[in-house]
Formats: sequence, structure tokens, C-alpha cells
Amino acid sequence: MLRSARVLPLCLKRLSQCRQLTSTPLTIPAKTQGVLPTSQSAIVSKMQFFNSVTPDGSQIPTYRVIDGSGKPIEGAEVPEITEELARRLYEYMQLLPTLDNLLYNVQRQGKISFYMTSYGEEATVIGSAAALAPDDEVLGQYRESGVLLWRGFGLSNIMSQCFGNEDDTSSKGRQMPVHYSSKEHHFHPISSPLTTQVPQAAGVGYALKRDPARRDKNIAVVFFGDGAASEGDFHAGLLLASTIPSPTLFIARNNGFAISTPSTEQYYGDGIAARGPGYGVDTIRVDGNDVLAVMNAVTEGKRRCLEGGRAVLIEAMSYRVSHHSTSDDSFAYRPRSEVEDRKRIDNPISRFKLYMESRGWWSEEEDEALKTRLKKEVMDAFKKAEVRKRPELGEMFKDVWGGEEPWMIKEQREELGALLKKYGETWEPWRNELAKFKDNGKKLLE
Ligand SMILES: Cc1ncc(C[n+]2csc(CCOP(=O)(O)OP(=O)(O)O)c2C)c(N)n1
Repeated sequence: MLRSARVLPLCLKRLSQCRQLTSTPLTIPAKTQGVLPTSQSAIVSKMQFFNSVTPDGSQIPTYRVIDGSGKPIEGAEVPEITEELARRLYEYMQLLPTLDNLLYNVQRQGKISFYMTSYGEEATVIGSAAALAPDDEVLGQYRESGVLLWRGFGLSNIMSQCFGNEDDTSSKGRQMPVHYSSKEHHFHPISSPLTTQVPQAAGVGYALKRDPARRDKNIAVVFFGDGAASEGDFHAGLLLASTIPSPTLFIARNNGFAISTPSTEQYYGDGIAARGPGYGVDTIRVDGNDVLAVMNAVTEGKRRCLEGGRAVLIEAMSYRVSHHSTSDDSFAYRPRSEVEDRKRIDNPISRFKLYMESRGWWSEEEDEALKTRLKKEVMDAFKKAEVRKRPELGEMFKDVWGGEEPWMIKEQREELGALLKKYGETWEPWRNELAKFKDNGKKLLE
């Protein structure tokens, strides 16, 4: 009683102030007119709260071109691609699982330490790669090796990186497998900490905008998973690209899982696409298993980025068919039957194969021949990389800082040298390990 007795006069005073305000219209400075919401903005008679979660369960639509049986959907915009381009798309989509099968097994044999596949996301990655220019700057998460392959990085560079051998042009044998990079192919280094690439991409996009030679030509493209989009860096990146506009294309690969966490536990709203409008970013959701739809969406996304100098968000829907990585057993958290069903029912490769066949561009014989050729090419690259030595052991201390070598690096190198002197020749595990390096670690002893 006492409390409300004190509060009531205060409320009445505020109410009368409000009345005064509404009866004397505010003068809005010209600069902010139409920019800031004010009490003069359009008034709704009934309060309309809005949400991406709707009472009738309707969702942001998914853009598609071909259906599950490879047939163009009625009224769909089928891109005018040549038979040659269609064959190339199909070949690169087939190359990914061929490569993944081999490296997955190679990891199981203990020959490489780790591996991650792109199973189920072939159309998202290859469709995007095909729609971009080879010098658009790409910042990947880790399932986008298809972009590099599409750009001509080559199987031998992929193998050398995974083996960390002396031919590893990405990281001189210093990185975990799948951490590719290539300046020549405009593919920025993969980094393990999730989502760091997202705000970086907004920066890369801004740098492109500042460069007169590239501002009308190139965009920054960043790939990230639905799990990565749960990190603060996702929001930082989108906010950055929204407030300091830049031609940055954000491609969310929504494959349904962040390791064992299903996407349903990662957001309550309507996926990642629902977040774009909050940042004033043009957004589309696309069927990530439909390579033609992905190509169209990325082509249009890039056009909008360049035209408006602003960011665009694409959410590509797919399903992560593989375990998260070789360190994961996904059957501990999802039924095997679900994975088998998804592989069969909505396979991006067979969908496109059916489309190719319907155009008279592909046959079973060609399919067999392609698979045999790809297997051989992958196997040849693997055999070459497997026997190559690792870079000189001392390489690991180089290029850490530019300029003069700091004291701690010097100290660490000396420490390793001393350990090598003590155990290198006498202790078998060390002897065996050192034999894998180009110089057997000898240079560190000098
Ligand atoms: C900052 C950070 N937190 C956690 C991890 C561990 N981690 C690696 S991948 C991953 C899941 C990412 O899922 P998503 O972004 O959906 O990509 P997907 O693997 O499904 O392609 C997690 C949690 C990490 N690498 N970095």
C-alpha cells in the first residue's frame, strides 16, 4: 500500500509530461530525419510484435532450382550453364568424397593426425566456388577445400598440407591437417579458433572497397558453420560489415550440427538467415544440396555486394553426413539410420547427376570412368606425398615474428637442440621421429 501510494503520483507526473510532449511536436534535425526512430515515426494502432518464430510455424523460404530427382522446379531460374561447366561442377563434386574417403582412411591408419570431410556439403562448396571469381578473397572455416581445388590448388598441395611434408606450401608442415592456405589462390589461412574468420572477412571486404583497382571487381567471401554462428565473433563480423559497409558475402553452411550439438539447440529463431535483417543485410536461404541454386544465390549475392558496397548473407541448408572429424563418433548422438536416409534421399551429387542425365550430358559409363580416374589421381598424389620428408626441424622456429628474432624463440630453439643432443641418437622413439625430418634434426645441433 505504502509503495503504490508513493509510486502513483510519480506515474501521473510522467504521464502529464508525455501528454505535453505529444501536444508539442518535436522538431527533428534534418540530419536524423528518417534515420532515427522517433515518437513521430509511423504509429501502429495495435501493438505488433514481430518475430522470426511465427504462430503458424511459417519460415523463411528456401530458394531452390532443381528438386530431389534433378528436375527443374516449376518456374525456377535454371542458370544457363554450358555442358562443359556442368561437367566440371559434377567432376569437382565427385572429387571431394574421393579425396575424403582416402584421407579419412589414411588418418585411421595413423599416417596423418586428423582429418575433416565435406561429405554432404559438396554442392554448397563447389556451387559457391563456381559463382566466384578466382581472385575473390575467400576465408574458410575448414570444410571448403573444394574452393581451393576448383581454383587449381591441386591434389598434391592438399596431400602435402595434410602430411605436413616439405612440399607443404600452406604452412611448411606446421599446421594441423586441413588448415590450408594459398595467397596465389586468394584463400586465407584456416584457423582453428572458431569464427575468427568472420570479423576478419568484414575487414578484408573493407580493404577491397578501399582499393580502387578491386572495389568494383572483388568481394570477400566467408564460410562458417551454424555452430560458428553461435560465437560472438559472428555478430561482431556482421555488425562491422553493417556499420562500416563492405562487399562481404557471408555464407553460413547450416549442416545441422556443431559437433554433437544439433542446430535446434543452437538457436530458437529461424536459423541463421533470420539474423541478417537485424543487421540490415540482404539475406537469402538456399538449398545447399542444390548446386544450381547455390550458384545462382552466390552470383546474385556477389552482384549485390558490388552494387551496393554492402554485405549479403546466404544460409545454405544441408546435412553433415560425416562425423564431425576423425576425433568424433557421431553415432553416439544421432541414429545411423538418420544419416543413411539423408545420404540416400537428399544427396547433392546424385541430384545433380540426375539433372545432367536428363539433359543428355552424362551416362553411367562416363560416371564409372570419372570415378576410376579420380581415384587414381587421388591415390597417385597420396603416394607421392606419403614418402616425402617433413621440412627441416628448425623451420618451426622461423617466420614467427618478422625482423629480428626475439629472445624467447632463440631460447626455445636452444632448449630443443639440447634435448636432441641428449636423447636424439639414443632413445628409439626420438630417433624414429627425427628420421622423418629432412635434416634428421641435425641443423639444430650445430
Ligand atoms: C572458439 C572455439 N570453440 C570451440 C572450438 C571447437 N570446435 C571446433 S569445430 C566446432 C563445431 C563447429 O560447428 P559448425 O560451425 O556448425 O561447423 P561444422 O563442423 O558443422 O561444419 C567446435 C565447437 C573451436 N575450434 N574454437
